[in-house]
Amino acid sequence: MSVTDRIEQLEREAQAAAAAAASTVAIEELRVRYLGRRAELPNLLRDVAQLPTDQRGAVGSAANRARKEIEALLERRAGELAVAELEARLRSERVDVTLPGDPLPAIGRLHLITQTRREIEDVFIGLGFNVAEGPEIESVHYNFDALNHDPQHPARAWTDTFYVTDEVLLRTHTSPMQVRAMERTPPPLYLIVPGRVYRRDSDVTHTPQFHQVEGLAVDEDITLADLKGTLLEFARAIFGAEREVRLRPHFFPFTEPSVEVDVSCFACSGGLAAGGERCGICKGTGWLEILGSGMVDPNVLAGVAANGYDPERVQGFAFGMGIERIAMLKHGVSDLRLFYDNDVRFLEQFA
Ligand code: 2NM
Repeated sequence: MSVTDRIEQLEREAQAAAAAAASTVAIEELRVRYLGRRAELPNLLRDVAQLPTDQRGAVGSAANRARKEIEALLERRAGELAVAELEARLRSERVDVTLPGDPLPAIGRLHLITQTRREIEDVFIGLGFNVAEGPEIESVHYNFDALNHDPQHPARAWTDTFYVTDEVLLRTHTSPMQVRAMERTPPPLYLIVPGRVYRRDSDVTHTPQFHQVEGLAVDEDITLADLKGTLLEFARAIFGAEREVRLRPHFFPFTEPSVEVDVSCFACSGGLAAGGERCGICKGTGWLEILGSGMVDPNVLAGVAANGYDPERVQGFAFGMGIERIAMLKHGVSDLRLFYDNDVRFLEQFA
């Protein structure tokens, strides 16, 4: 084959290889293969001087032309491929700025008071109760009068309750919402009201703000047996299936009769711990006080009789508990203030 034929062959080869190249990197490899220092075509050019004189001109110009052609060809193809590569990258890295951001990994956990409130709610939801929340700023009417509180009752005093004005206060319990619910919904009513309450009390066992769950069931033929059965079910769900409850007579303005409810101690048997010593959880009594309860006083129902709560036709039971107290008993928390110090070493124990 003549040298000029070989040059043309090299040019065609380079053309085909460039057309087949799929990336700018492949084009760079072709540049080395066809135009690099050890490639055939540049060597031909370098060796032109050794050719017979009559061939030098033709071979030299053919090789030069071929080199320029191949350079231009590779340049063009590299340009095409660079555009295609950029477009592919833009496509694959496209970001939809209208999408919501990635959620942060979950850190922290629910406060033990929140966990306990939810646990209590779950038990009563399972028993057919609804859950409602009410305002923390209340009127004297809903907080005291509508709940049959005696005008002389000490809880009404400014020393015990945070008043905003003479008629407006921070609720001392969540029961005002029970009255609002009875005004809104005729019986039957099965409702619990969790939430924050406020009392002017501050010592080792009292904080001026704490959390309650109050419950109310009003229907035809509700009796104290329904109260006891419901609260037994609650006590067993929270403190263990082996628990018993006992009722002790008490007084609340809004219930008659009123009772305090104890659950049998989950840490011992009859007040004696495993080693025979006095149980430290129940102080050797075998019982833990968990809540107050009673049959709704007819005076409370009479206040909402217009909405179907005729005390001659319906009866009810009600109860109230402190969430902090339930959580302390269940988890052996020794100091109420630990709930509010927000020391993570305490909080993160309750995963
Ligand atoms: C308690 C104890 C006994 C109670 C009463 C009512 C209402 F609205 F029906 F009158 N709600 N909650 C109640 C009864 C609360 O807390 C220790």
